Amino acid sequence: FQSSAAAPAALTSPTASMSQDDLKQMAAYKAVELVESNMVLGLGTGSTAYHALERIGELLRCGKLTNIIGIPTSKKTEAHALSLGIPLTSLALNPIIDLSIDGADEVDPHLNLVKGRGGSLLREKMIEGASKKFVVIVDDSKLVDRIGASKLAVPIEVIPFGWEYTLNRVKSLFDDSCTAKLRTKPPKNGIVEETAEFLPFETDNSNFIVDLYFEEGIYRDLNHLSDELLRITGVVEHGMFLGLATSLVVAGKNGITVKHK
Ligand code: ABF
Repeated sequence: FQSSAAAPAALTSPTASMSQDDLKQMAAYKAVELVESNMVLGLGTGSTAYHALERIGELLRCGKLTNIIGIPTSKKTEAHALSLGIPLTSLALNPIIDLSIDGADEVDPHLNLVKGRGGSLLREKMIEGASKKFVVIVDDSKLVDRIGASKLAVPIEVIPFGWEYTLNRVKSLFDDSCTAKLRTKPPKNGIVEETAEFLPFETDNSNFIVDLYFEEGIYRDLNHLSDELLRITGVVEHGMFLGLATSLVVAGKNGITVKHK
């Protein structure tokens, strides 16, 4: 990491022709401006966090950042960080993290998040919960008035043993406006065969994911719902990240906004 080459310039000003991935990159690069040498970093997972890792790797290579050490939130991120030469550590060795940067699936106006559609919610919550600062990076399609409102999944990590029982106990917390399903592996080449073996999606922790789908979003006290879910034996963790984010960077076609809590 001793090279003195300049890091490539970051995308800073949005244009109408920008793709969603360009916006993700802009949000990620903006958040990486908060990274300083000698920090312990939580390294997020997903296509937005991917850009943050790439940028951190670039800044390390050109010597603008030194002595960074990261804790990856998934096996995929671990492999990506290693390929970029980002040194890694563990929560055991570094239980206090200076800054985590990660994407989200939904963000409400209070910076409550849904995370885990990529299946990494447990490690993400452990690492981001151990962080002094947790910066969420999203393009503006992720903003919602109420979490669960995008009609996409609110994930729950469950242990494989007795998952049907756990699924039923989770279902019993809701009325018909919510459906709960075990997440399965996507069919190969997108083709569903009649005879296809039923294969649950497995997390990095060898657990399963139950996805909740709400018709109109979650109309109840989120902290209370969190407690109810976590009281079910068999539930390991859920993808509602309540009160954990300290800042939000949003990139949209009209520019970047940064909100601190
Ligand atoms: C991770 O990646 C997850 O918690 C979340 O599910 C997802 C966001 O995905 P992307 O950045 O690819 O839109 O942060």
